[in-house]
Amino acid sequence: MALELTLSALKSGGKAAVARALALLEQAPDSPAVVALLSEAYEAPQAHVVGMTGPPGVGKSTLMNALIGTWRRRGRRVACIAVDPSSRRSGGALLGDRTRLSTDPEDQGIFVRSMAARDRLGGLAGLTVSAMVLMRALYDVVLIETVGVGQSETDVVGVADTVLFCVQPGSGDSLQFMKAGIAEIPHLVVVTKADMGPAATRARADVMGALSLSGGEGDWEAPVLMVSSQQGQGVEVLADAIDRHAAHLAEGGRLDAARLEQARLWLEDAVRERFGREGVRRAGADLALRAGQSPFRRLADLSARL
Ligand SMILES: Nc1nc2c(ncn2[C@@H]2O[C@H](COP(=O)(O)OP(=O)(O)O)[C@@H](O)[C@H]2O)c(=O)[nH]1
Ligand SMILES: [Mg+2]
Repeated sequence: MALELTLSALKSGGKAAVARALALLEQAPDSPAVVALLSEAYEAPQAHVVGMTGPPGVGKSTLMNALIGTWRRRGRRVACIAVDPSSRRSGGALLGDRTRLSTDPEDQGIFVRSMAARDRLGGLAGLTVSAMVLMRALYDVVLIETVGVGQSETDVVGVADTVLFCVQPGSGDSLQFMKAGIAEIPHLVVVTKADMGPAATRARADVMGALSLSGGEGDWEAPVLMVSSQQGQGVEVLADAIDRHAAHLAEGGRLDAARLEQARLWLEDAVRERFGREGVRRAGADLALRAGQSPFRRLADLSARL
């Protein structure tokens, strides 16, 4: 049976329908039905979008698992996108990562999908953005896990409302953190594996020192939290801190402004990817988006004339 590509059809069709829609995003991203669905989803955001980044092995997937549990207990429906960086090289290898979740596979309130990073200069694949926009309209929380080392943390900034950076005790991550100058980017820092004792406390002190030097991002002071996903410590506090950041963004139109900026950057990137810098120049003022205007529809319009 043909899949009806509307939000209401996806809401009533459950996980299987969402999975089929995502497959279509991948196979026929420019088809009118996909553009219409993404535009509908773009105009009906519902979820808060959290981007989680940090080096491999820091404990992101384990924390994702713990957060899903906490959010489900709070009655929220959760979608997770795990971005697989290795496929940037191998061209489509599946996540060799621990995405096996200890959650109920029958639970319709959890959707997890891993995605290839694909070849793209310095950014997450365009597909990640499309998937995020769709999930944002269907769930209450969207969590995107992506490996970040050095400057690539900025990738997730173009996609998430709240950026969470994970640091492992005793790993030198906290020093890396200071050197790379990424201290301005995350909204929350999590020291993982807090069950490791003094090393965790030391990592927290290092990161707090780095943050106080950087001065933070204007009107939001990034909390540095210690979490042991394995022992279930600090996860509730982290979920509360994410909610506090969401409430902060909701004030004074911050969230709308940030999302509009994300959409603009996405559109410009997409045009550059397809038509090069010359295409961006020719698109000119048509790259400008106003609140509520779908970047997906605009890309389709531009593609027809560039
Ligand atoms: N001691 C301890 N180990 C953890 C904790 N969370 C994750 N780990 C371990 O750290 C390793 C990497 O975890 P994973 O979630 O796959 O990290 P990712 O690569 O960042 O996604 C695994 O062996 C986990 O069992 C924790 O809270 N405490
Ligand atoms: Mg992982």
